[in-house]
Amino acid sequence: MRVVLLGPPGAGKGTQAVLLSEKLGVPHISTGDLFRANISEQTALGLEAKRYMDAGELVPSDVTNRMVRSRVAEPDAARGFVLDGYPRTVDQADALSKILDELGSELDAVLCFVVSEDTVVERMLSRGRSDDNEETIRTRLRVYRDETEPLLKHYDGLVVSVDGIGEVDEVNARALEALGRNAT
Ligand code: B4P
Repeated sequence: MRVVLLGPPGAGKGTQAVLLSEKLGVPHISTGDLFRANISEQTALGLEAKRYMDAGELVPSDVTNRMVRSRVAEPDAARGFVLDGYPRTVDQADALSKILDELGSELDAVLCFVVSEDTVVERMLSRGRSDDNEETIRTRLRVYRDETEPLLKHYDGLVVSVDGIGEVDEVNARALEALGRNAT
């Protein structure tokens, strides 16, 4: 199964992606995690990504698309994946459909976690990651509204909204139900 997770920063995409990937038996591919791994290994890609992440801006799409292209082509992703944090723009969605075309596959579902701005701000401030300060969070929310929300229309017909408020397990049960899977 090939699933994309959408939702504002701090909506719980990363949290749910870990659980869904275990339940579905497919890898969790997070662009945020891939960038953070590059930052801790101090690669050239990591150094470039850090500048944008610290400012709450999106890392340029050419860099991001190349990184996803090589990760999705790895053997463990042949049976599917939970894609978390990508695509974040309509351009990235177009790049993803080209990548999948080349691999002869397509998306099965797009889940969008619905959480209010107040709740995501509260969650991110208590998480305390280096890009979780108020100014950066405000920028990330603006970028989400301007660049990522249009994807809901782009994926019209494939998107299922999932209420992201509540305990992590409750949200996970809703996400599995949206994918037509039993939570137990
Ligand atoms: P990401 O790493 O994707 O992070 P995020 O959107 O901020 O968080 P997420 O929604 O995954 O929330 P989480 O589960 O952690 O992006 C970081 C940066 O990387 C971006 O700003 C950008 O610069 C760059 N980037 C990433 N992808 C890119 C792309 N495609 N193109 C360009 N740039 C890109 O949850 C948040 C908090 O809430 C956690 O503390 C969690 O414990 C808590 N939480 C989760 N579920 C909860 C629940 N049900 N109840 C209470 N708390 C909950």
